[in-house]
Amino acid sequence: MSREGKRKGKEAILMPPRVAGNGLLDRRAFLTGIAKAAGVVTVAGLSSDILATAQAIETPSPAVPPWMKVPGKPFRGYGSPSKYEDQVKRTIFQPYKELAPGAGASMTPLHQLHGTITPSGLHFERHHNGVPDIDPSQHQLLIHGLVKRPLMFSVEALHRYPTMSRVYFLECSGNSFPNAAAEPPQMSCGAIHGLVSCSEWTGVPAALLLEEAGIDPKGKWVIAEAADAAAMNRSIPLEKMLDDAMIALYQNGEHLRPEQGYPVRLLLPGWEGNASVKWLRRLEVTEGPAYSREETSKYTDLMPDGKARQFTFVMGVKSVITHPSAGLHMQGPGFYEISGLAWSGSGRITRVEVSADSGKSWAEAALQEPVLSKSLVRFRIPWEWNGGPALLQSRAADDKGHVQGTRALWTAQYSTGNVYHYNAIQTWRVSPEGEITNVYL
Ligand SMILES: Nc1nc2c(c(=O)[nH]1)N[C@H]1C(S)=C(S)[C@@H](COP(=O)(O)O)O[C@H]1N2
Ligand SMILES: [Mo]
Repeated sequence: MSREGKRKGKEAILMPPRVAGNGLLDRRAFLTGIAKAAGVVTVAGLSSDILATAQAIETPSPAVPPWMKVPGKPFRGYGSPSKYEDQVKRTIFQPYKELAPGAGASMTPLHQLHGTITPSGLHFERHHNGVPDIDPSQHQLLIHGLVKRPLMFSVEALHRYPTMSRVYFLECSGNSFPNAAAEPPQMSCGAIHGLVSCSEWTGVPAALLLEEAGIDPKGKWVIAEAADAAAMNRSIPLEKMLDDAMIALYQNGEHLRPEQGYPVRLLLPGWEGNASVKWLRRLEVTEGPAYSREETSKYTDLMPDGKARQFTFVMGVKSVITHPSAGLHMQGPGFYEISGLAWSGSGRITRVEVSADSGKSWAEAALQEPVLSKSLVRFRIPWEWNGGPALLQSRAADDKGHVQGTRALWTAQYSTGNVYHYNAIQTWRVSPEGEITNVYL
């Protein structure tokens, strides 16, 4: 059927119901629509009229583009993205650029990506002293301390153990720290919230290696130490190490990237990124924590009474709308898919709600299956933007009963100056001109 035909059929088209203020449409337009849509004039339950972004033409004549007139390029041993997408890049943050260029972070461009898996080349990076150049044939992992028999593993030996693959997010507890500032920073969604990424990790359960060494009943903590120039270390409760901790070797099907800890990293699902020690060289079973730099002077939460709270490992329930978001522009009134990411360090996301009227009314978003525990979840909801001002928000809930709170609630929990574990609701303001800005509500 021609586009004109579709337009004439307008009367027959059912509009999905409006479910909340300022143009939010029923999420089921997506979930139930596709099957029904076959051969019908609706796409995913939405009228072709409100979807219309394509151009209607009078006389169809498909022109032959130049790339159909010459043979295409041959093969490459290792691929890279299209040259037309070379603006899709991490935002780099080097606070001590001259003195220590390898200290800082780079953020995943969340507003330029879709789906849930972060391409390995766009995974966020956080290094305390750069990326070491580790020769895997020279690298070893030592397990010692309160164990029956200390063990040394070569990388080759680690690769001979049974492996498992799991999809997990990794989030720095400093993620979204720009939003802790008194005034809302005007940066892209990725620059604000992009210290979170999600990969399929493959590795050996840490429990397997620790059990092989034989844990002394006095052992309650494990000190994990790295082979980078920061010799970064963290104390991990033994319970977590025996639960779901992974000695990761692969990321998205290939060997870990150097930036993610090649050839071996610790991965602690749902816990603050800092504890997932990269370039892992030593696990020492101890009675108590080491109280290292990264768990005293850093990565502690400043409380209203001036004290610092330690070992707040679990990342809170959180979500952010990635489309539309700061860094993007609206293209005129009409239909949009609002889409974003939700995650919780405690388990599974059960619900994400979206508001287009600053939280006065909420509509439930559709969650992309499979919804995995401690993983990024993509949510979506159809929206008809009337061209007026809108304040977009998302609010996530998890299976342990945690619900993402407002910025005011988050701020009240901590002392001014705390930058860790920011998980408040993000508000994006859409102006009638189609500009998207960061606002605090
Ligand atoms: N050895 C080592 N491990 C490290 C770090 C580091 O600088 N050195 N940074 C930590 C921090 S603060 C975070 S948030 C995560 C980041 O992991 P990624 O760079 O793979 O995203 O690694 C953690 N592990
Ligand atoms: Mo971090």
